[in-house]
Amino acid sequence: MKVLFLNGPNLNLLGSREPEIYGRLTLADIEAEVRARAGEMKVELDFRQSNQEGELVSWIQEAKGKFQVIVLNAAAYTHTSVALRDAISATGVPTIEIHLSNIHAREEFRHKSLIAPVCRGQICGFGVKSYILGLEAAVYVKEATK
Ligand code: CA2
Repeated sequence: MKVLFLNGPNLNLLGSREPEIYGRLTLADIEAEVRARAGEMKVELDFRQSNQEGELVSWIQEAKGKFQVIVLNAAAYTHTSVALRDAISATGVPTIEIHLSNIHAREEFRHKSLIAPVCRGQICGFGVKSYILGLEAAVYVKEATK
């Protein structure tokens, strides 16, 4: 089974600023934790980050036929991107929305996710564990859609 992890804008800055919200781990640290768990679960991973909305859209489109599930932290594009929502909907690859922070407990503008209605589910508020739970949800979704 192959899972595509996609990370949106500014997540490359993790570990350097706002540790009270996002923790002290870098994105590379998070990737290492996800890879360790994926190894135990015999899941193949691709783990990518982009600051470009169009690049994320292309990666979602290209996932069809290559990956069984996408786990997506769309970062700020969660709240703004009709393009990401349409890409998820168009490709039909089951997608799990994840966030490090609890977006519902933060500023009002973060409460709305434009991608949530086209995702299989949402995991938020557990820091790096949101990524591990996202991986576990990916395996669950693949098993459930056999
Ligand atoms: O909690 C999450 O995972 C978010 O997706 C993170 C996004 C935010 O816009 C979403 O509302 C929730 C922000 C990612 C930017 O991360 C930074 C890391 C260090 C310093 C500044 C930003």
